[in-house]
Amino acid sequence: MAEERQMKKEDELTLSLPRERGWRVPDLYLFQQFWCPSIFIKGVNILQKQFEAKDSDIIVASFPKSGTTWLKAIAFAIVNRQYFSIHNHPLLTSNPHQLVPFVELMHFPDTHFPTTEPRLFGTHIPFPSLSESITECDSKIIYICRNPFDTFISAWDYFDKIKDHSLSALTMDEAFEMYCNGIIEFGPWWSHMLGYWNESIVRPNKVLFLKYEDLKENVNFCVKRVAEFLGFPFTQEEEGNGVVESIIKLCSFEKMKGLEVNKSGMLFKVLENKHFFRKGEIGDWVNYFSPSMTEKLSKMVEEKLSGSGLSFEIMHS
Ligand code: PAP
Repeated sequence: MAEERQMKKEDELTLSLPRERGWRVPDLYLFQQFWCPSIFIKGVNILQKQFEAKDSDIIVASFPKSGTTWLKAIAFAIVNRQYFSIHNHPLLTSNPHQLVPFVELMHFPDTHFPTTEPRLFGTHIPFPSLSESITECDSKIIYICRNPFDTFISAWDYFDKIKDHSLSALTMDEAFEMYCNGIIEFGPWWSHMLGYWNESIVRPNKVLFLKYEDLKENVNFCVKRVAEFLGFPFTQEEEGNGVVESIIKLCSFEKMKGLEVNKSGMLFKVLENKHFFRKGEIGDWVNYFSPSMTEKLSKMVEEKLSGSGLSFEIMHS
């Protein structure tokens, strides 16, 4: 009864929030200064009230479509490398989102809560809304960020593929307008990246800030950096034996996209795993952006990130 009353109160609170049309769901609500579907409001509330973080926890954080799936796979492969051979690896039969579940989805019946330590979780929640239990303990956060141009195209394509059947498709112009106004799940994108960026400067031992582009360009260096940061550095012997390379290969776009689980498997019985793997490239946005879109987003990136020290090398069309 008390639980029902609490749920009713939360529903009423949600309905009182500013609301906009979503990309894949009818409504996005402005909750704790970020836009999100009601299902995640529930998840964030549960997280903030109930989640008990452990010092050994590892959180893979990101804005959607920034390389989450890839970094989850890499982190899982790094910390579990002593338990699995590369030929009999969970990543060959499970999608990274199954192995590294989102903390905001713990209330979903099909979420598998990690039972062994270190526990690995993912999250798209902005830094200020993470539970204090996570931010105040010694758990580690690895954040992956991607240039806002490719992120937009990836999101537009993905949300269109998974949207509610009842929802009309967003044109690219409509989606772009919303994106520039910060209206996208877990947006605005600039405050999302700056939240983690600033924290990575203040607490470099707590938050490691990575860029998708750096991973693409020097994955070997980045994998070793992540392993060190998480407290699982590669030994010289491992490096000599090609352990780093085998993890890189296992987690590569080509390998993961080609696995049966990622071609025909489903997440939560509704999301097709194949949609997490599209092109996996840097700069695909040039095939979609008009000159005016390029100009507008370039200016926005400059303005929004100005003075932060965070920047992106953007290849212009
Ligand atoms: P999510 O937020 O829904 O979890 P996320 O994994 O962050 O998505 O981003 C998906 C992007 O990462 C896709 O980019 P694209 O649309 O530009 O192609 C996807 O292809 C790319 N991606 C997925 N796995 C890998 C990988 N192993 N290596 C490189 N890129 C990858």
